[in-house]
Amino acid sequence: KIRSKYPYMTLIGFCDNEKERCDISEAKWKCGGSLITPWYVLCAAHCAVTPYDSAKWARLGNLKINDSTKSTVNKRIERMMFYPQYQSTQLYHDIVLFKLESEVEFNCDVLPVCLQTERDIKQNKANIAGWGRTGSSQHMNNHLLEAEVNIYNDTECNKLMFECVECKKEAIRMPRGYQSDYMFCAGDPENGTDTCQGDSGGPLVTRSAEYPHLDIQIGITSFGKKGCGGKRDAPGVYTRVSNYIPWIEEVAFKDVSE
Ligand code: 4AZ
Repeated sequence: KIRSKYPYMTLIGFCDNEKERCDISEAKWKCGGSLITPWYVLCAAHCAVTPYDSAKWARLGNLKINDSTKSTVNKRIERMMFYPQYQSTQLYHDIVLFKLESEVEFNCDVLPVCLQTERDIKQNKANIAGWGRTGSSQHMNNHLLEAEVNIYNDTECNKLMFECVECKKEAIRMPRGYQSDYMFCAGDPENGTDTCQGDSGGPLVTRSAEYPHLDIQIGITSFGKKGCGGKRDAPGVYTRVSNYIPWIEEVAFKDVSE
């Protein structure tokens, strides 16, 4: 049996907005997420609702999207908790918590991830994972993929985002410019390894020298400066998880459901 190195990786399934309750067979798997407690999955806010569909299902314990195994766990998303300052027209605060219909039972294939609480990111390498598009494909990738990326420092990321005059879309969606307290850049300057459509909401994790087997989530896949697979000047942008710890604690860790 192949065990996942990412037992907290969650697939988010979408159904038509018309449907209050939809069957899992109707769900379209279009975003990633991460399990943080028995009841909560962390995701990107822009993933939660679109004009025509919204997140209804969470699937854990799977390496392949559609291949259910003994370890597969499917849970309905019972409630969405958006970060209070999130606005769907902007790229700031791209973070949401999904409360599940019932508690997830942990086992070796389904485990929560730890969250980074300090702003400072000491590592310069991190791992990304997801079922998002690869290359020119328009579809999700059936297998969970992972890759290593470099974390850009604030100065470099600031400069790159400021230079982004060609992406007018971002100027509208970031009215106060790039905000390094809310987000950070990561990517691969040499070969353009990157997250892409479908990876959104999924985690970017690091490991520390002290605890090499413990994944710490520092980012949530959010958007790209110029789509996907950009080189040095066009990294991926990730929600800075550490900035949202007080809110996450309030919503998820203090919610002791019976
Ligand atoms: C997207 O469209 C998307 N390279 C997500 C992440 C990145 C680009 C696009 C980052 O959801």
